[in-house]
Amino acid sequence: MFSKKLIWGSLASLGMLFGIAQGVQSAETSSGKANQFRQIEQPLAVKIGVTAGGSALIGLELWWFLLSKKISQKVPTKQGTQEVTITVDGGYEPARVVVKTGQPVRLNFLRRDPNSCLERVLLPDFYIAANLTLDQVTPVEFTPQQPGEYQFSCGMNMFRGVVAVEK
Ligand SMILES: [Cu+2]
Repeated sequence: MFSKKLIWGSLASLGMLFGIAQGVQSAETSSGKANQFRQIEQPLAVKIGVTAGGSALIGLELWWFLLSKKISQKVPTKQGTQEVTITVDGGYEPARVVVKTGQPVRLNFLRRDPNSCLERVLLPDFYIAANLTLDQVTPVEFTPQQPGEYQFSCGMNMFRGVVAVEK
């Protein structure tokens, strides 16, 4: 009983939808021959556009959630210090940290990579050169006074990261 009612109900609403769609279409086609050409092409173009736009959005979202978090990280302030852990493993992760001007920054370098290439980290703009012990956190502290992009790198400048200082 119930399911029969449901089926009839949905069929009726489907029919109504169809009717509305056809009504719209016939109203459009009656408005001239020049329009008829567009009517065939436009829906396809719109469909392609919507599909392409949708996939692009999905891709962007995926990229944002999966990758951008690793690439760039906005550093939160805790008790007046902007503190973030940077994992050193075949490079720096995150390789870009975003901080604010005039507030102390503490970068906690956690070295996971035994490669001697990464045993030192340099922040020339802040006159810092630190030795990183393997499997240990080495804090590096400074207070950026001016907005800008400040590079940090390994001792040989092969691996690089950026401290982006915002106003
Ligand atoms: Cu190196």
